[in-house]
Amino acid sequence: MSTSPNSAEAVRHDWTTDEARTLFALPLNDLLFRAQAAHRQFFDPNIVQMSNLLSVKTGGCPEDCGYCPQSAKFDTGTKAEKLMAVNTVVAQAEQAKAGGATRFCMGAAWRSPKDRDLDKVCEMVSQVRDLGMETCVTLGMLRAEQAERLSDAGLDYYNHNLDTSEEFYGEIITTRTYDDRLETLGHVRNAGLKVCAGGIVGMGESQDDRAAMLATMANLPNHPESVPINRLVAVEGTPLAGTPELDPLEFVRTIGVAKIMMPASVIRLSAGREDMSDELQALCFLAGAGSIFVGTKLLTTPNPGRDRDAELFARLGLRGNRQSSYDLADAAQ
Ligand code: SAM
Ligand code: DTB
Ligand code: SF4
Repeated sequence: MSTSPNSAEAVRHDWTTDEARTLFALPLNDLLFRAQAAHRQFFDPNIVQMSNLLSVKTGGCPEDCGYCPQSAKFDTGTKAEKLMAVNTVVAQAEQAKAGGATRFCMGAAWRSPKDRDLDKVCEMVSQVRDLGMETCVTLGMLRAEQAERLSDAGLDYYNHNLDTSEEFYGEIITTRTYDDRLETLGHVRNAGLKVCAGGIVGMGESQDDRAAMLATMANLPNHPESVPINRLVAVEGTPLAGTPELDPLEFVRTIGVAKIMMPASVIRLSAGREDMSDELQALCFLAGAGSIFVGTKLLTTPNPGRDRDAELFARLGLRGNRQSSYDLADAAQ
């Protein structure tokens, strides 16, 4: 493998975990240089895509994901709610659009959706799409025909994370397997949906686990179009509360390695921004992050508001991409 920053990065699907480890071990300057060059092969480095999250069904989840405040198995103070009404969701999407978001991501705390609930989510998708926004949903495991139904409703992206390496996975989640996750991602891809699949960093996993997770992602038949890299938000009451904080530069490295291995994908600097300095976020953008979540809330935890992000963008000379792919398609007609 070349470690030279001068050669263009290819879109490859034959990464070994060892190669990913070698990237993690590069001097930080070399890693950042290479990741930024890879980013520039495919993207404008000063434009950041903005997605807005909404939890359309909060809490009471039967799964036991050790990081998650929405699991019914942990006492985190998150109240279980019913699936939101379609008009409430659409009103929030309108606000998100006014705030500069081009994609609206709807999350539900389910193991997998019931068909009756999916009817309502399909209605949310088509109405949000009618606003000219891209749509993304994350609803847990899907069967093939459920992915087809979402695709027929006009959904753009489905988010389903690998979260960590196959080896470390069992330490964090016992109620579904790594293969279940890969199977859902296969159904999503086969249905013609764009894939949003990433992970969480800082759960006590090793650097080898981070390398193995990225190798699994980069060796999928197609790279996910969108790769969220979340920094663990350690929530009181979850088993991962109290996990020692990971070196912030290791988080930056994870973004950089993801960018080098999947250069044409949009790497999203996802959960965890609330507690990050402007300087740390600047390094994440330098490492090739091309997207963030905007709005004061992620699903249940806080996220920097519009003013703080506006200030950050001004300091760094960044711009939001104010047009979704739908606006661009309209403009081309
Ligand atoms: N229930 C669905 C599922 O798990 O597939 C969808 C919602 S779930 C909250 C979506 C993703 O959010 C998880 O896969 C995880 O990567 C991320 N996430 C959840 N809690 C988090 C936390 N405390 N810190 C960082 N990321 C988190
Ligand atoms: C993803 O990878 N991160 C987002 C989105 N996909 C659904 C969720 C982050 C959740 C952080 C914890 C919370 O707010 O509940
Ligand atoms: Fe449930 Fe998703 Fe949270 Fe896991 S991450 S407990 S599946 S809401």
